[in-house]
Amino acid sequence: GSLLAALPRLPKAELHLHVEGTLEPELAFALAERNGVALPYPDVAALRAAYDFADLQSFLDLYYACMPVLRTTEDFHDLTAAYLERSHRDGVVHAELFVDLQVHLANGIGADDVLDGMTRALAGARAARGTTGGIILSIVRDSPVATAHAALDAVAHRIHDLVGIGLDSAEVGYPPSLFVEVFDRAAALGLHRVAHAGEEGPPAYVVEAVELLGVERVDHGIRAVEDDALVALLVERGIPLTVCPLSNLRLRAVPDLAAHPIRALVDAGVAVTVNSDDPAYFGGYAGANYAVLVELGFTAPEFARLAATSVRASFTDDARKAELL
Ligand code: ES4
Ligand code: ZN
Repeated sequence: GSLLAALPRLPKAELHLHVEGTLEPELAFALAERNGVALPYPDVAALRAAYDFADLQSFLDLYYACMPVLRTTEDFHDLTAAYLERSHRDGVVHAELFVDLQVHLANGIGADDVLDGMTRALAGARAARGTTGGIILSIVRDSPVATAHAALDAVAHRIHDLVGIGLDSAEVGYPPSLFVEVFDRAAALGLHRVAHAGEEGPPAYVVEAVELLGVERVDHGIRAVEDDALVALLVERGIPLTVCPLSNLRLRAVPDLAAHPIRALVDAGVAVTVNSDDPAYFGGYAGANYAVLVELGFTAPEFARLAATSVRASFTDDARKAELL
């Protein structure tokens, strides 16, 4: 009813969003045609029908299979612009976008083509609708660590076009401790630090992300709920989690919504934010991820707090935060 109707009007920051995960099937086929690239599915319906995931890896296989359609500055612009326009309708006024640059470099695309397209779309959204945002270089943790350093090398000449460094892809078997040098380098370049941890991986990976990588936010982090001392640490240090309810459901990180730890984490005092992760694949943008929480009994004041927490947890400046709070 009126609670659902009010959610899009809450100004919110989206802090956990993979730009490649906003590739809708229609755009994937349009770009495939524009670039003369083949997709491993005959049409939009067949591709959409493949969005039935058993776990993180089964999703990643499809996600990476679609990425070769992204080739030019224009492609990265159109992808980013479509996301910013769509999410604005859900009240997203600030967005920090992950990009899996290592994958694009491996596909033969130049770092400048990727960043030029994304920065132009961000500038366009700011001019058109006042949306602010930034780009987070997300390290693909199941690729060799040397390729992570190569990605940093490829952006070092324009480091001010990035707001942070992240860590994503297949989690189990690729602990944060493998990336201490990469994150130290990024910090020395002035980047904020975040990492996916505790999505499928154990609470110990969340501890590593905090203590070894020095992350300022944890992406997902839902398995932290299994470790009371870790929850207390997150509360005490004020380290936010970027939670993605529909992602967790679709990738079966949780068996059902009722089993989702978000309620327990909020009640424990953790700074929880709500995000869409890969909205084209998981059945909804930011608004849908807020809306599903109505079923968990979240109230109007709690939704207002979640949105305000997302603004506070963002990497925008204090003046912009004050404007949005
Ligand atoms: C991702 Cl849901 C998720 N988890 C880890 N890595 C990712 N990359 C894109 N989506
Ligand atoms: Zn993610």
